[in-house]
Amino acid sequence: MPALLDFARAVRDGLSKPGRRELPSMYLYDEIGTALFEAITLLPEYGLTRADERLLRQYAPALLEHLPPPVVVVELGSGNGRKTRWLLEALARREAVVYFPVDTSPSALANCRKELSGMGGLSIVGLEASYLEGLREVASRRRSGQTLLVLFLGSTVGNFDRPAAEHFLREIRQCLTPGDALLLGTDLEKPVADMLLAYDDPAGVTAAFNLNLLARINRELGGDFALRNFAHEVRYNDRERRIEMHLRSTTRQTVTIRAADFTCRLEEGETIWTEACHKYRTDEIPGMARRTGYLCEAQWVDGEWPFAENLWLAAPDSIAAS
Ligand code: AVJ
Repeated sequence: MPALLDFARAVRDGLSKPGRRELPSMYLYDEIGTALFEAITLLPEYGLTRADERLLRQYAPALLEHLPPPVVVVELGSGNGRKTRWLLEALARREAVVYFPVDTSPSALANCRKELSGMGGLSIVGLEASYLEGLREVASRRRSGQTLLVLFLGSTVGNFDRPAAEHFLREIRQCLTPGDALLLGTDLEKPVADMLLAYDDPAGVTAAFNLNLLARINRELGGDFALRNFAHEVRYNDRERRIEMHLRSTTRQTVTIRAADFTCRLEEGETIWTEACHKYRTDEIPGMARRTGYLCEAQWVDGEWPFAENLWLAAPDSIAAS
């Protein structure tokens, strides 16, 4: 199973640098991690997903006015389909809709299909693939006259550091033609105390989500992490404007991961970095769009939880290339 080999290699590489150990955040989302993340989205301290959904519900009709029919919808990271429903329903009132959720997780695709099944005028074609593989597949099937709408919601873009995010947005642009659209959800800066609480909730759901990464390594790669010897830690990095999740080793310990052929010693207090969640300012978004080949056409901000839905249009190739 090549996916397991990739996981083993990523874990070995990430843990092999003493003093700056890290694990890729994409591995937080196995079936258990996905369920824990869904629980996070219900927490009063974590307003992000509800803000995303409110904006889609309220502004779907306004958004669709920017997109000439027929529209083909591609979503990078299918999620559970809950918030996307508002957009697809508004679109289906106008025209027959084809929707391509792209996700590496078959269980995420299955949940999404279940949530959206029974919607009239909608056909769902799930693609089990990486974001760019899936998008390239859809782009290769498009017919002339169609408008592609790419959804990248929930501030998933925040997992990339800023240069990597711009690189990725440019790669998306290369699959598009002028007039196609990207709807980008971005969580905005807010008081540090609110951000820390959103990622360190008192019920400990986010701590469980973070620790599950070690449990997953134990389950899938034959690791022997003792989860009780690790503590969930959240920091706000002011300079990078991001929340960072770490796991702190509370004792000096040795860890072995059989399938990765790896052993290391962790010092008391040493940390493993597991996720970055970058925060944005509304006024930096148009520049990000321009630098990556788009024009920021519209921006909608939630009144309750600072979060922005940004509608970008693929710029003419002459502009996008410069
Ligand atoms: C799914 C990446 C948008 O950054 O807020 C939530 C993940 N991690 N709580 C985020 C997450 C801890 C989430 N994203």
